[in-house]
Amino acid sequence: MEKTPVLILAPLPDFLMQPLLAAHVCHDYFHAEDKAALLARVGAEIRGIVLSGGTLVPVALLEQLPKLEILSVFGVGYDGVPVDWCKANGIRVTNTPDVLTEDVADTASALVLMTSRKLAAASRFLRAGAWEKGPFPLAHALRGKLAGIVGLGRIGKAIAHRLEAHGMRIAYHGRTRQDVPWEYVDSLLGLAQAVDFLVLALPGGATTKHLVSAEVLAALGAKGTLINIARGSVVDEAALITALQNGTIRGAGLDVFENEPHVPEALIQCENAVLLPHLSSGTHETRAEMARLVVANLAAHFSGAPPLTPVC
Ligand code: 8YV
Repeated sequence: MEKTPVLILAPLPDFLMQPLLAAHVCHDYFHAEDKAALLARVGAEIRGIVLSGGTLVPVALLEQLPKLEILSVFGVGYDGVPVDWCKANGIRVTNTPDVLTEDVADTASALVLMTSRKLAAASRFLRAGAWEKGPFPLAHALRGKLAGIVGLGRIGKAIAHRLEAHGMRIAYHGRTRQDVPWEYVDSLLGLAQAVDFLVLALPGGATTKHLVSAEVLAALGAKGTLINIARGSVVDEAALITALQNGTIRGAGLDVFENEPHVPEALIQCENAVLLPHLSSGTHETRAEMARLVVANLAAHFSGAPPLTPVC
């Protein structure tokens, strides 16, 4: 069968590139030094795009690909994809839901533990030889504390179950009340005011940009910790840094940032923040499943079948 030409818009791991190269002629836009020249050369043939969750895809780029049929996202989040434009132009978008839910929820739950029990700081304390001079300061228990999940989708629910196992109480905020045993709070501000942990598990993109503002952080207050495994864009990062510096909130556990992989020095200096390099789905098992879905979605589409996990 003839290999279909696809454009690669993000750095992809070898275990994804190998099957892609076997089935497609892959044009590496991400690493191309002269992107305009690459588009001028192959743009008219391109039928598919492969990208990561969060990769920004300008409409101006898509407009240069007259034969484009499908965007296959290596990630559950597709906030960088102009989905309405794709729908309007009959272009399919697929993502990799479900296979990463448990890993992402594990990471959120780990961030709750790391921030409340100060586990990363405790490890640094021991390695620095400080234990010889005295015990590590006491931390805070999780049992009985209230966690507020913002965005109770598949990942939000998996996080809630894990936090319940730690003896925590759960409340949530989202667009709609759901048939779940947890308390629904109809405003983000109200949820922030009530909870000890505000856990962000909602999609990124224009509609959720800077939803967690200085006002929301003030409502979360000095008893509160912000956990973000969603997208950096959801939080006003400058306001968060100020809130961490001033003790407006107790702490933060972050896997995502506004301008990855750049993390502001001022945030790195905040001892009350646990910072992870966007690794929540970063296990061999999960990334292999995600890669399988990326390839299978393209294969299904180009063989005339519906993709396995379509967004549109
Ligand atoms: C990945 C993600 O980091 O699924 C997402 O939306 O952000 C992550 O799982 C990324 O897509 C893999 O490159």
